[in-house]
Amino acid sequence: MLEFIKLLNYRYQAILNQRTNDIDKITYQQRIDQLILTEAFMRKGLFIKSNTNHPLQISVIGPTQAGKSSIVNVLLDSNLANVSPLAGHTIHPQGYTQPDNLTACNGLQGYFGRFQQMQQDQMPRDRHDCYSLTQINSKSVFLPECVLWDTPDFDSIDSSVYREGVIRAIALADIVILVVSKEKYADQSVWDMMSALEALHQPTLICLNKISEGSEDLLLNSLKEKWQAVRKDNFPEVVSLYYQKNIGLPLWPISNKDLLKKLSKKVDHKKQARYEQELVQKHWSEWLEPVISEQNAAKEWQRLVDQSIKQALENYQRDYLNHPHHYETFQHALAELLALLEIPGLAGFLTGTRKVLTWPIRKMMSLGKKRLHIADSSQELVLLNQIAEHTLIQLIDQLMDKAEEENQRLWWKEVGSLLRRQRNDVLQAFTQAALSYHLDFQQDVEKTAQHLYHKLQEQPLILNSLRATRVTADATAIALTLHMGGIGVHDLVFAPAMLTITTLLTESAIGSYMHKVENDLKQQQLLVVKQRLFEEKLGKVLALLPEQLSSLSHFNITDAQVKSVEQLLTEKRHGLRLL
Ligand SMILES: Nc1nc2c(ncn2[C@@H]2O[C@H](COP(=O)(O)OP(=O)(O)OP(=O)(O)O)[C@@H](O)[C@H]2O)c(=O)[nH]1
Ligand SMILES: [Mg+2]
Repeated sequence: MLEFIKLLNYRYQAILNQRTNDIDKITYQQRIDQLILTEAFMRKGLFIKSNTNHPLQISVIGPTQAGKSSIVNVLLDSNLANVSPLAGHTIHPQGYTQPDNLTACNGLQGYFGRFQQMQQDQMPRDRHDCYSLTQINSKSVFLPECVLWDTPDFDSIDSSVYREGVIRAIALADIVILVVSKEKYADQSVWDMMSALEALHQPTLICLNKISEGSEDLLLNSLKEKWQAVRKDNFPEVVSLYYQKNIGLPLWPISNKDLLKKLSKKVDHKKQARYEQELVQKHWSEWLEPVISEQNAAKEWQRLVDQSIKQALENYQRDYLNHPHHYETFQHALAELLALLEIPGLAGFLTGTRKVLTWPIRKMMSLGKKRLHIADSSQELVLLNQIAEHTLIQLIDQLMDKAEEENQRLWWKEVGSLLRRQRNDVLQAFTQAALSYHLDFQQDVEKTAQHLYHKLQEQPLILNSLRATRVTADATAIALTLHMGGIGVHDLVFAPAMLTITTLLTESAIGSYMHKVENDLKQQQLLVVKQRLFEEKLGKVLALLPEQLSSLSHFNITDAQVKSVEQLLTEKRHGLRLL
């Protein structure tokens, strides 16, 4: 699951950089924040699991200038956190801990991942991928034993550049201290953040800072309303802090001295896995919305491809296999038959031909070299190539239409340009495959001729009449010329001699056998053309086209990937570990 969240996050970030539409940008940025938060929260789960002595983590969070760093100093009774009247002063997560916790904090580097741990005063302001952990020696009267984190703001103009650090410091927290001032408590950014954190179930404390005498009750009521508008859990304790001009710090009321210690009792790491699951479930369908929409486009594309392959096959049947004039394969089998017959009356002719040839016909046939010329002039090949070309043209048109529609325009547009760019390659590969199919299929043609030959041997009558007919010589000559490349099969089909032979055989006692053999040959041919050419060289290649789309502009996450992760969400309920 963690890996999947990371993948989604990368893809969202890459796509966001390519988007120009402002609405998309805002939505995508929100989802990226949610994904960063979820990834960090899961990393926290690993941190807790790997550390039996997990030190409590308290994060002080809030909008800029609310007084977060000041309150960190108050709680630590120090001046370690830098305070400034300039907005966006703290820009790195800065942790403070007692020496006892330092070993247990080793796992923090694993939690922060690519963020580098540095000395607080050495973190450069132009780097936003670092954090500090500073050792403090005194024990605070207000804090349980813990690591206290001062965090950057999440609302200033510049905060987008260090937002990941903020989110990581917030997800790490076992307890959250939200600092708001009377100027800032009503800001949308504050309540968006509190809403986003609900699924993390962190015990929370609100510090109402920079207040003046008499305004407290009013602010408290309003705070409560704001809380209840975005969260279902109980409104937390609020500590109101008044400013001490003489020391320049807010004052933590002594009556609230033990508040954080009490709150620490509510921390329950056993539920971490369940909370992780809840967090993922909360956003799952929203995160996957563009992924699924892209998958649907891919499914639609598959449908279009299937449909056009089906159409192509129908065209092949109509215009070749079942076409009375174009279909020539069986005629070719008959020509083979004549060669096999080696009718005695033709002996002289055949011998003469053999003399002319540099090798005997039989040997030449066994080498299979004679076939090449047949393919060149094949009506079938011309047609197959035309069908393939027509299929691609139609698909390109359909892709253009889809790119005009509402959904996934960019996806359709890019698949369209991929196809246009690769069209010639696809066609060339198809032509090659068609040629080699055609040559290979001559074996089936020969087999058919063999079957007929054996059948004829059982029928001396027909054999005799075949031998008796004068056209045989003519036809055999044609068959031989055909082998040598002197005539195309197409011409052969219409050669009068061939027609006579065909008629003679069809009208003879083996007529129905001829039909059966012809039919079997056609069926076999249809199957081979379907699988070897239309499916293998067109359907598959076209269906895989979207896989070439760039992961910089597309999610490219498959249905199977989503399903396998989704299983984790539904199967392992009740806080079982997700990872
Ligand atoms: N009047 C008044 N000023 C305060 C109070 N608390 C802090 N300040 C001042 O407000 C300014 C901001 O305080 P910080 O503690 O730096 O605020 P922050 O939330 O850490 O701000 P960033 O790090 O910039 O996000 C400083 O000038 C503080 O001296 C307060 O209770 N009352
Ligand atoms: Mg600060």
